[in-house]
Amino acid sequence: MSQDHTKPLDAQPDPGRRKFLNTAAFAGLAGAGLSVGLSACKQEQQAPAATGTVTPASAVQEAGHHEVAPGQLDDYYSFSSGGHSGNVRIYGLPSGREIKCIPVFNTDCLVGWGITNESKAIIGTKPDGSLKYQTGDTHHVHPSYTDGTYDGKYLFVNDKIHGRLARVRLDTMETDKITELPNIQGFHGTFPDKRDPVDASINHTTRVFCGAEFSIPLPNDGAGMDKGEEYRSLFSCVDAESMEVRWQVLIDGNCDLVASSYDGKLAATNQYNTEMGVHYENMMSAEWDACLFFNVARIEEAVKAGKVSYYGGSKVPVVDGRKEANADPKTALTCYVPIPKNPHGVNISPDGKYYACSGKLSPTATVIAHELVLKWFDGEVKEPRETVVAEPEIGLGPLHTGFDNKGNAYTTLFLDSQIVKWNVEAAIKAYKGDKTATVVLDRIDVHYQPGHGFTSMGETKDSDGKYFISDNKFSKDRFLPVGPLHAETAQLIDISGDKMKLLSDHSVLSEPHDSIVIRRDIIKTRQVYNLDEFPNAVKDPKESGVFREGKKVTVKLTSQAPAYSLREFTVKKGDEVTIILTNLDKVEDLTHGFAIPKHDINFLVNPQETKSVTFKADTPGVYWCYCTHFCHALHLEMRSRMIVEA
Ligand code: RUQ
Ligand code: CUA
Ligand code: CA
Repeated sequence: MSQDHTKPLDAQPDPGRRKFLNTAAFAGLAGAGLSVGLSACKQEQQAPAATGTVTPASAVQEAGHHEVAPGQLDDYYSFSSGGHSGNVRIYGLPSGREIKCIPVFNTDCLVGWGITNESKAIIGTKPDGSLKYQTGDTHHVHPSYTDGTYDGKYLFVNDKIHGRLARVRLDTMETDKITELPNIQGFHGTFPDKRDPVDASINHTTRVFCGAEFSIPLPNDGAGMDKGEEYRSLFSCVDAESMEVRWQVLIDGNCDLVASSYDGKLAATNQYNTEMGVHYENMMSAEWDACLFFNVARIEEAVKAGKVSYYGGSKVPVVDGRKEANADPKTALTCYVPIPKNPHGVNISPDGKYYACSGKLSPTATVIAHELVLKWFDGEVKEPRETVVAEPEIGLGPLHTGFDNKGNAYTTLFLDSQIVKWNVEAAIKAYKGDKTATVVLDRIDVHYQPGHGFTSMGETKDSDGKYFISDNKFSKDRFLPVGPLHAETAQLIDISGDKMKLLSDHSVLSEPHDSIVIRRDIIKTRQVYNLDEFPNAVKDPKESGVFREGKKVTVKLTSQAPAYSLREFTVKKGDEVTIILTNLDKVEDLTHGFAIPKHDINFLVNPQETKSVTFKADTPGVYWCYCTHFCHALHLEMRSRMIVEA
């Protein structure tokens, strides 16, 4: 369904939610004091666009071009956050074939995430041993960098609900650490740094920046809850190796998305609630919000110098990044660059020169020059707004921007349901008054309402300009109906030519947010573990047995297809049983499972891996523990009998 820019938005021929989003939602916004910017844009959009006409999707679909033949491998990995499913998904591109789902903040009975003792220790437990949280909301996945490009070591992902940062190791593609950030709520944007701001020899990721979207009373202990204007947000820095929180910055306004510069000097976050409103009308009352820059080296000097506070019993040092405390640019830790109306998304160009910050409620993308922000911190640029070098009108509801290797930007337009391709240098010329500069080069309809959009290798200096993925929030009629909850659509777009070409749709289970697209040669995985990595490994079947210490019983066993080392084991009613299982098979892909009926136990052991579970045996009887994962012709026979005596 193509949108007709010659008709007003409310006359567009699309039913249901899209119509609501474009009209009713806007009416609501207008009532709440929506700015001139947006209404002006609506007017402008009613006239045929001067540049970049809309090409109907059907005219550019090129079946076959992107297909990956049976037996062939994809060129790219795409790592995609799973939103409130709490996980991370991996699919291959250009095929769109889903190849793995990594449990992170969710529990997952395929692998036993949240069931095994090892995964529970990573997720975190309450004093009684149960999981501290069973839910999570992953929005942004970003891998570690070396020399401005992905190094294939780690992937960092946020949990918006409980304010946690998780790390996934990319060799095994499993979550290995989770850290809860103190004194924040709504941890949304995250981005690793790309090098150290001071030490030139550190040209890889050592910090991960985390933005808190929801402001809260500090400390949030029940006092001051009625004083919304005093709620505050903290911007956090986590050590990429230890995953400890290094420092936090107290700010005015909130954080949303996060970006980091290629030279390591700055981190940035867009702010849509500089009003510090508690209700959404108030969050839209100002014409200007901001993109907030953090001077990493200065912040760390301030921490070292002890210019810090502590909140709510947390030991993490907090520096003051509020506006009034940072009025002198030469000593400022933070720089607030004014951006029109509730911006969303901040992305840095692959050459490291520019940040694009989308307007969301303003039809513009604001381009900020990295060099000028540094100059502001040196006192050479007077007003923060002077760091803005372009502000093209690109369409309605701009959110996220990806870049190719030719100086072009691709921004998702949520309300227009389009991707707009625009040229950064042309936008800079136009901003300076050059009327001949062609800023918008192309537009393409997507189906429907894109959130994030990202280019292949686009968040690295090796951006290759081949593909753009549009992660759309609504699929509506694109897939077979499956009841009230629809899948979402990821659309693959070829950006190698002048015109964008829609290549394929693939369905993505709710609710993907951001993804990154990594060349496959960067990722080096392992297929077999090493027994020594597990301190509790049962290295020989002879070590198997039942070991009792009072009411606590440890059952050690091994697996080698198609048998467990213990054909049966006996425990007593009321025992706290810990099962330690080591898979002694060394063959790639020879994974076994272990499930115990009526005890809610189910987990996997990969080749040479050890896992353990602890549970109460409280009902006498026979329980057939069996292998859940198809491993052998005698897989069905692969069992052990747990006998619980009265
Ligand atoms: S945000 S749709 Cu959670 Cu990534 Cu912009
Ligand atoms: Cu072991 Cu199936
Ligand atoms: Ca605002």
